[in-house]
Amino acid sequence: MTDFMLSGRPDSDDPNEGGLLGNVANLPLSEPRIPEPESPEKGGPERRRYRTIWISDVHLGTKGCNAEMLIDFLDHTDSDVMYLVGDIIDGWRLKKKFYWPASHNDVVWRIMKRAKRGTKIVYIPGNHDEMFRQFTGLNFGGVEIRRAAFHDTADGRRLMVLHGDEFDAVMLSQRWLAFVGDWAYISVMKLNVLVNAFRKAMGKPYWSLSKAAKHKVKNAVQFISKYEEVVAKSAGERGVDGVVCGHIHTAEFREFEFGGKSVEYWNDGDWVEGCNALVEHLDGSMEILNWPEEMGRREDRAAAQQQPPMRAMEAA
Ligand SMILES: [Mn+2]
Repeated sequence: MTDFMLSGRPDSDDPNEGGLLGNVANLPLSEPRIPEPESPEKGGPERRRYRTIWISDVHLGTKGCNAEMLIDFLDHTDSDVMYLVGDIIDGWRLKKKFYWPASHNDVVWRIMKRAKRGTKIVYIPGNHDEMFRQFTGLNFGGVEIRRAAFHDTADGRRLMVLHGDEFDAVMLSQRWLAFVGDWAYISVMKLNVLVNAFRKAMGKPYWSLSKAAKHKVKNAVQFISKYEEVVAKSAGERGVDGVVCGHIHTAEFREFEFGGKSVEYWNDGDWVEGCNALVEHLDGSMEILNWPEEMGRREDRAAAQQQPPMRAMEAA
């Protein structure tokens, strides 16, 4: 990175200071529509502390994006490093039809705010936001743009991080597997939005219809399984201990073995249907979070705390 990119003073409130990229870094952030809760120090909710967070396939700019749920995730977690593993903004769809509700802005606001608070943010554009790939190597307001990255875990494993569309060409030979499921899949995704609007109106928790359906479509399952193997194999050939990717909207952990060496495959899922994130704990162990489930557990705990204890009820 060259020096001029760092010339802006990130702590300055003057947006005119520090040249062009300084301006970007110093852009004053107007308040989000959905207010960010106070920090824990000021009495706000505790944030779960992780070493690393990976999210991908948010598809901001489309109706399918679960921005509110992602905002809830961002407001309840924190990490030293955060990887945005591609398809964060859906440039393909935005080009066809401009769709940008305030909640999508709020997601971007929170990510920029995190960078300002000191989280190292690495943005690896995917195929739907490939227009950002031309900025590889640049840094916008603390968000580094990379084509891919290597991540070293606290317990010394080296992971390759990439979006995953790099393997589409290899997967072309398997295309017939996906094609059969494709039409059904898109229909199911559209239905998913309707079903969940209805469930919300009925006061029922979020439920991923397409996730449920996907696991029943044999062809889709075969395609996903093959994809996981292809990606893990490529990581193995590069001599790393594992790979983190997104792209196929299916959160998963699998362990492969190639030539006697084991390779971890991690997919951080998406924020269209599954609403998953991948996290690394402080000790280096990793976990796929299902945020709708985490939210459900939090609500149950809150409800349990509101119930008066049995003894008090009996005494009354
Ligand atoms: Mn993708």
